[in-house]
Amino acid sequence: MVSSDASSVFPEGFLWGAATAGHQIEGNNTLSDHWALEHVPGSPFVEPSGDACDSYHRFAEDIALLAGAGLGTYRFSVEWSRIEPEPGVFSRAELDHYLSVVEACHQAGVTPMVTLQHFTTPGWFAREGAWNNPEAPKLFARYCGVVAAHFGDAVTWYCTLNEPNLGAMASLGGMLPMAAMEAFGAITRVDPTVTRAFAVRLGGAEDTVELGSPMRIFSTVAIENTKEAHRQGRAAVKDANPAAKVGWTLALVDFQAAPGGENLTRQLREAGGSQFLEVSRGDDFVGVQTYTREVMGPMGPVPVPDDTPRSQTGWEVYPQALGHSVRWAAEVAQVPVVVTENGMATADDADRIAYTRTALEGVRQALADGVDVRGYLHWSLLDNFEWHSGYAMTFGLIAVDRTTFQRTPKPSLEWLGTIARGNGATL
Ligand code: GCO
Repeated sequence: MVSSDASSVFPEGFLWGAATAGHQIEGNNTLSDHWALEHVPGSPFVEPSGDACDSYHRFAEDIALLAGAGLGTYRFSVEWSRIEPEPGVFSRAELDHYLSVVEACHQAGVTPMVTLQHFTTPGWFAREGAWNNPEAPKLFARYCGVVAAHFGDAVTWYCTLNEPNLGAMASLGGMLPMAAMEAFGAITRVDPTVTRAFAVRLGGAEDTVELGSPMRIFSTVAIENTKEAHRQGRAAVKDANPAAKVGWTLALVDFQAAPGGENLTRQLREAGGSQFLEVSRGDDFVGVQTYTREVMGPMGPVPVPDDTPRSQTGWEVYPQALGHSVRWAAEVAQVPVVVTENGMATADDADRIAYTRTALEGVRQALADGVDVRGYLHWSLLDNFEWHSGYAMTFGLIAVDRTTFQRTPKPSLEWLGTIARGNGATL
């Protein structure tokens, strides 16, 4: 490993940055499956995404703030439903829009990292069964190829699917932090009248229409289809751009065993994480997204004691989880790791800084032990639309006024930028 500085184990070229996702920040993603579900009566979303952060129009300002603080990488997602509003119909104008986001990155000296699917899919894809559709891998790969061809050599880093393992992990029966289980329940066990209204809105049959969210990927068919979608998507990107570095990004909860919980922990790690990490073998990297831990007893999760600090999402504040996850990922995937998400929903920015410092210390220790970690991208650049929980969860390094969209950087942005400028030496 080459160290850029005698006092830093962070390798030269380490990617320091922040992440976002299209649906959570752009606004008016009206052709997507999520928008449809947000707007049916009885929707499980506490509020609709609406204008979000209006980043569809304000992306240059967002990127300039990121770059100005000293961060050098911006992970964002392109919206499939904008790019392919009808099956096989690709919008040149939307492809150009995203190319201008990429160009804004380059102008600011920022490396773009593009996520091709971050939870949302086109309404037509949901109408045809989303990841249950046997054609799903082919449909996804066609779209990936079009995007990569349009971007040419302007983009090197691609993430295919974001957190395709989330449903597998969450569906293993209450074995997730409570807040994640609530999200799972909210998105999956919706009232049948809501499911019906969703199907009608998308113009499909109730028993076929399926939300494209990974929360809904838990059947063997859907899991295998997403693995294949990743493989075919990766091939399509590489056909268009042989220099591309392609991986997928996985939600890795740091599962830990309390006495008697060893078997359960092993099963959960295998079915919820390792079976997906194995798919990364042969990829250019694997994206690790870790927020907290879950301690398993013999009967399931051990409740978090009342006096233990939690974030706004209800998750235990346990930043040590990240160091554990990068080791797990590297060991199973056997490819370089990029932390593509890590952060904390809190109104107290000093807590965000403390959390991030400890998380990064875990990464530093892993690097010192020889684990190949290539980057750390904080979740999130902006306070944004936290899916079914809406706008109350504030994960951002930058606050966004809900009425004026005015951006106000928090001290954590400057703090992370300073760490980045020293390539981790000042951590
Ligand atoms: C995820 C997604 C993000 C979330 C973030 C906080 O991990 O669920 O990638 O879209 O907003 O993780 O929950």
